[in-house]
Amino acid sequence: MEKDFEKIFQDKIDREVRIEPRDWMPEKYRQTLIRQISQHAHSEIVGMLPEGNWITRAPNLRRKAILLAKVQDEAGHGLYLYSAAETLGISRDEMYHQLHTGKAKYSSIFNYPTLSWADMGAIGWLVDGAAIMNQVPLCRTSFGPYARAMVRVCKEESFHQRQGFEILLTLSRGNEAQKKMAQDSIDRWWWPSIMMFGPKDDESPNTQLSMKWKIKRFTNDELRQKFVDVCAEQIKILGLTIPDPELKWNEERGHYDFGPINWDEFWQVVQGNGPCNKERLEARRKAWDDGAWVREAASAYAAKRKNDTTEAAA
Ligand code: FAQ
Repeated sequence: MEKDFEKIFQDKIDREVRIEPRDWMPEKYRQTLIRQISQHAHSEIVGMLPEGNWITRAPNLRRKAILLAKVQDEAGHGLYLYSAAETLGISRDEMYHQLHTGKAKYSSIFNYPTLSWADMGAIGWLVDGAAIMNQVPLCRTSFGPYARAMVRVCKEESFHQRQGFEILLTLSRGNEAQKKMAQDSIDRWWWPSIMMFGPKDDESPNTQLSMKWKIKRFTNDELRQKFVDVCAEQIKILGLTIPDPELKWNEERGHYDFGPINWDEFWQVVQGNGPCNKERLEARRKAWDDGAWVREAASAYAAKRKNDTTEAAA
């Protein structure tokens, strides 16, 4: 029986029919999606912290308004994604609990500090750029609510990427100190950004099944290569350099070659030992604790309303 269901399920996937929350799905498909979507949601929410750090220090009102809107967009993305994950039968409280206890991951990139204004440019160009490269294919992911949430997210990420590039372009056309600040920022964010795509394919335990089920449309290495190819061209417009002496166009492959990734650093950050892991989790736990009175008040109000309605009906 289970085998028949699995066959029908895989057949739908192969025919590009979306899977919806009430459709039968293998338990492992459900669990993989809960893991990926909730970790994606957590990344959006934790991802507000490094940029939030610069809202009060943006160099002018226009930059401040743009950054504020961008950070608010990330909150919105987190909320759509938590809603998409809830359709798979997990509660939002449970997802928060998993984040706060360190059971659920969030993107490694948000454990690096934002040291200068140019970092707002590098995050937009590189981090949002990497996010779009990964997320545009997710608009065609096999699970309906996730795919639909990604459409709007990608439109907004595309604006984020451009605003980041524009910050760097302005700095790159500025004085020596500004150019230096932009270069320093790219030097710090380049390698962590290419680590965002996850471990290389032969060390990625989830890729094989996620590709079979069309949760992922491209592997980690395929997306990383596309990203490197795009950035290697865009950097020329900035007149700055990517901190990789091995970055070189390979005519035969039709791609840029690039140097070795420090996987030890990646796993250290993923396991909680990056420069800001502790600080990020503490900020999220504090936000949860500080919001306790709001949750209590909302529950008390809901209970009172329910009581009032029952009494009125009696
Ligand atoms: N950081 O087998 P795989 C954004 C974990 S949103 C931490 O390859 P998978 C917007 C992985 O979870 C950025 N952990 O896993 C923004 C797994 O551990 P688990 C987030 C990582 O799922 C911009 C283990 O390693 N985007 O930036 C990372 O098939 C600016 C083995 O890995 C998404 O979440 C990592 N980088 O592929 C916000 C997109 N990479 O769970 C603010 C959706 C891997 O088994 C400002 N997610 N791990 O314990 C995906 O596409 C996939 O989940 C991957 C990983 C590609 C991230």
